[in-house]
Amino acid sequence: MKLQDILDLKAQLVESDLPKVKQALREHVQEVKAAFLAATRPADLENEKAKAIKSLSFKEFVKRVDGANQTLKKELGAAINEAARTVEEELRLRRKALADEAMNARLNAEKLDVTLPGRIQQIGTIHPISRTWMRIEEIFASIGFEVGDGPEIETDWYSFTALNNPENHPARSMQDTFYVDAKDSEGHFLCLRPHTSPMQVRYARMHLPPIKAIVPGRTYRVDSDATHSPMFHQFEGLWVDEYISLADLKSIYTQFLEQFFETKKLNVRFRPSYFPFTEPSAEIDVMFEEGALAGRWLEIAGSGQVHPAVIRNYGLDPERYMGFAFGGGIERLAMLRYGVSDLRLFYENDLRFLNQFV
Ligand code: 2NL
Repeated sequence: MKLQDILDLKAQLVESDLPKVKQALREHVQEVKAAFLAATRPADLENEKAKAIKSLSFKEFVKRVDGANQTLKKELGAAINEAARTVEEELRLRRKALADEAMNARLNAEKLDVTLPGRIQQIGTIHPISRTWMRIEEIFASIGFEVGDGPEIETDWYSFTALNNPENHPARSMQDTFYVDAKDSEGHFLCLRPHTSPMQVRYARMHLPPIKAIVPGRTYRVDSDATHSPMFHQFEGLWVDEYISLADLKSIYTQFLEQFFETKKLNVRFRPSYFPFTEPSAEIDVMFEEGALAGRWLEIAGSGQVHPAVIRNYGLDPERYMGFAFGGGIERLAMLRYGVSDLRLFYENDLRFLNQFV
């Protein structure tokens, strides 16, 4: 009689049934063992194990015994335990056999040729954008600028309002700026910072003048073509004190460009422009006197005297303090320095490109 047939009997088990139950248990264990051997994948084996455990449930047997018959319960318990131990041992053996088989299959598949030359360890290089970023920090540090930092997910207050952008300025629109579907604790909209300026506002609100800092970092805008990437890098600089002039701005930026491009053979031009956060504002152009780029004015950064409304948002009195600021793209400088014509090359991770910057 099968184990399940015994369990399915309506009548209660009595002592004289014990030999029949033990015989059924032995046969059942043999069937479980056969099922273990038939399982050829670990997952199948574990399935069979789960079935086996269920089939040897003491509870199912006890349901068929008169509650008062302690002796029979004990005997049944012992028989089931022994069957379970045998099943466990068979499981252990089958698991090991399957693991050994898998290992042997792998060893056979990976025939080792000890005469093959070794693989050369690929050592990474610093990405050209990171190099440019580091270079910018070093040069500005050498002329007395601190480096500021800030979050990439910003509020619209730090991104636009603090920078004197009117409430309806197009830069705020979802066509230009990536918004996050959440607000901060004060109810300000959150967005990916569209420029590095928020870091300058944060820096200025946390430091007393004289303030001299640059803020390099990743920035995000809804834009994608040969000259625009949705993620790009900028750096801005800010100098706030009681009296500074555009002559300071011009001399600092010229020194920076001379050091960055490792040549004094360049001209710097300030061309009047407009930004909401500076007044007056100027575009900074550079023209090299030699090399492949010589003879053409190249637009390289924006700049200007910080607008009094922005000085007020630093928490400073615009009657007492003034400042100048400049901002430009790190990709733009890297492209000019290394002669890269397509911005997208920086983000494709093609080793044929990246290995040229070792
Ligand atoms: C551009 C223009 C500029 C600034 C950035 C700035 C930041 C603060 C206050 C005032 Cl907190 N100005 N930054 C000023 C002028 C131009 O960048 O075309 N960048 C790529």
